[in-house]
Amino acid sequence: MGKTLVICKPDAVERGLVGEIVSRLERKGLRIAAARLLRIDAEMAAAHYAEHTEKPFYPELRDFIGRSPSLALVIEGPADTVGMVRRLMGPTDPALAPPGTIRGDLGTRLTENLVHGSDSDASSEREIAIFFPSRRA
Ligand code: 3AN
Repeated sequence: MGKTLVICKPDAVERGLVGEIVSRLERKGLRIAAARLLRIDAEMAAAHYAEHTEKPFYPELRDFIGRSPSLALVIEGPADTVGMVRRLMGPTDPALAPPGTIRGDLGTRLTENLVHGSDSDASSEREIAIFFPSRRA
């Protein structure tokens, strides 16, 4: 079995697209194992985006991710759940993401790209521990 951390980011919650995004994951055959609506503060953003904190776009990313609540989800499914979710999301930039993907169908802006999905099993373990500290692996 595989699992991954998905975040429906503030733009997704604000625009009322959480149902659409979760529905796509569920219709694929993936399952919600945990869910938490929370505002991601600067400390949590820095932990989650540790590899980006020195990048020029980080202040904008941190402000965006904390501007209103996000829905964090643990999504479970087959061994390659990480890859399946990444393919359903599409590439980072919604302007370049193909139709049929979450970002390609629903977004236009690079920072406000609706959704996060872990990029590897190691990232999934690390990120789930940040958002669901009491959850046992
Ligand atoms: P992904 O979310 O597709 O894994 P990452 O991990 O490379 O992409 O980037 C994390 C987040 O940082 C993205 N979801 C996006 O919101 C933001 N981001 C990445 N690259 C840029 C950039 N060049 N300019 C602005 N924001 C960016």
